[in-house]
Parts: sequence; C-alpha cells; structure tokens
Amino acid sequence: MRIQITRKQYDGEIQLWQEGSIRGVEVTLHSIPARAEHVEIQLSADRSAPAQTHTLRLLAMGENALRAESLIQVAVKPASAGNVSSIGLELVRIPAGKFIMGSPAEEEHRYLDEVQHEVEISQPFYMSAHEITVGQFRQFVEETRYTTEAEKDGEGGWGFNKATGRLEGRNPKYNWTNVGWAQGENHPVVNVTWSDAQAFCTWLSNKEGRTFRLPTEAEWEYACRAQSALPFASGSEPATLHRHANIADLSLKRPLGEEYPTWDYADFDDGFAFTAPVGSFKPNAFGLYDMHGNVWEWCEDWHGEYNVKPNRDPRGPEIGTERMVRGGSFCNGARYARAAHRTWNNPSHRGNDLGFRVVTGAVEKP
Ligand SMILES: [Ca+2]
Ligand SMILES: [Ca+2]
Repeated sequence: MRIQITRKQYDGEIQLWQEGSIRGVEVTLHSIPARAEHVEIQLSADRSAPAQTHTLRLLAMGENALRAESLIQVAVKPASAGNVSSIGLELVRIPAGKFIMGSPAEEEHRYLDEVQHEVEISQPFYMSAHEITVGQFRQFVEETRYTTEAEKDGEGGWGFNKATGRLEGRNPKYNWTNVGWAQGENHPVVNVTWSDAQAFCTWLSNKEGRTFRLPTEAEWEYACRAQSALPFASGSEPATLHRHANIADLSLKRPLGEEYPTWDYADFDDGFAFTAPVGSFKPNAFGLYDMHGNVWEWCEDWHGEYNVKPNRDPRGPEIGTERMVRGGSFCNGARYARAAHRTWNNPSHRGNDLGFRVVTGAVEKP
C-alpha cells in the first residue's frame, strides 16, 4: 500500500512510525526519501493473529512538522493457529462432523469394499494443507541423519528410466532423492515407506512439542470429501478434476504412452507428467491441496473390511499386514483418485508415486 504525503515546502527526509500494533502482523516502515511523494509499506502476517480486521494508524512527520497520516485496514486470515512455521508446514483446521464414508452402489468404478456407513469425526483436527515435500523431508534427514528403508535395505525404490520410457524398480539407484525426473524442493516426497513416514512424524512431534501422525483412513476420506458426497470433491465427473488434481493425463502420455498404451490417461492436459509442486492445483472446500492425485498418501490404519455400523473416530483393525493408502496419483486414472477408493500396501513398500501428509490434534489459540 502507499501513504501519500504533500511536500510543497519541504524536501528533506520524512520519518514514519506506527501507532499501536497487531499481534502477528509486522509492518516494515522505511523513511521517505527526499523528493519522494509516497512510500511503499510492507505488511506481513505470521498468520497466528486473531481472525478479524484491525486498524493501524501510520504517521509521517518531517522536521518542519509537516504531517501525514493514514489508517490501514488489515484483515488477518483465520484458521492458522496450528501453523508450523519451523518447517514451513501449513496446517488446515478440519472441523468435527459426521459423514458417509464409502461410495453409493451406483458410483462408477467403485469397488465392493467401499461399503457406505456413517462415521463421526468427534474432534476437530489439523491436517497439512499439502503432501510432505522433498524439502521438508530433507530437513528431517539432515537433522536426524535418517536413512530411508529403500536406502537401508539396499533394494532402492522406483523411478522413471528416460532411456527406456519405462518405470522401473526396485532399483538401488532410485530413492527419495532420485526418481528419474526433476523434483524441486516443493515436490511431494516419494519412495518413502510407512515406517519412514512414522519416523518423520516422530521427528516433527519432538521438534514442535505436540503429536503429529498420519491421518486415519476415515480422517483422510472426511478431509478429502470436504463435505462433498460426490466421487470427487470437485464434482461427479473425472473431467471436473481438471485444474483440481494431477492425475494420469496427456502430459503423462507423452513420455509413457508408447510403453504403457493401455493406461487410463485423462483426455485433458493438466501440465504435469510426473509429480507437480504441491499446491499447483485448486484446493478443496477445506483448503486442502492434492488430496486427489499427485501422489498416493499413506494412512495410519491397517487394511481391513469396514466396520459398517455407525461409528466414531474409527482406527481400522487392531492388527494387519498392510497399511491403507489413499487418493491416487499422477500415474493413475481418475477412478483411483475417487474419495472413496481404497488401496493398501505392505508398510515397507516404496513407490515413485507414494508419499504422505500429516495431522495433529486440535490446538486452540491461547
Ligand atoms: Ca498429470
Ligand atoms: Ca495426494
């Protein structure tokens, strides 16, 4: 914003200051240079400020008492009390509520294990707006000297071989730092196992002084739907995923179409063949990004049939051999990105399109 001053009889430097302050909002004031008629003022908020509009009074004064003042309205965005600034993780508050988990019998491409049942999420919680990124995972690895399972067991992970046009694995040359295509720091981390995700959560919990974990499968579907009962939070048809999700599309067909001609490529071009930087697509109604597509996401639960009685905060079976995975990926057609679609993997599985996001309990503002 600009603060205007009049300097008909004055050409020296003018000092600026502010009256009052707003918690969580920082105002950067520079003195007004000689002969300038206005000055740019930067406002930055750490997003922990209370959710309302505030007024700041800015004053400018020169040596001859020439004075200008301006009132600034500052609206601070709500619902960011859980923001974890230490690793740049943005958390979104998900309200408590009831929903119908699973898909109706008429939903196209549904599987029989998506039996509809009522689930109550009894407490609000926070979920990371994005999949955990390469950069965030790197910080964890650098601080803890952690070695991922794919590196430790020598088997490696999965990746794309540009020379052959094929996805291949397990191969020791692939791991979270190399998937065969360029991944910036803001791409979702892949080739991480369920245990790797657990280790990340433990590190983050210790660092932040509160518990972070993987979402339960019910929390994941509830968050993905964002109160939609349709196959996708964006609508009923796969075409509605365009600009909402990174799925297998014409972009992916270019490098992979020759070797994988029968894959289910959407007939639109979403601009990303492989992983996209998190948040490249539109968020759902809760403000969560890439719940559909980009990379599959590990959940906390063991795989099992649903308990189809109405239930509260389900956590899956007590024991099992495989962990739930949700959301589809850049490698899959829209049917696997459906909110109700369930898949699962051995906890030591690592894939070039499998990552995770985290949740933490509700933290109310002090
Ligand atoms: Ca894509
Ligand atoms: Ca995803």
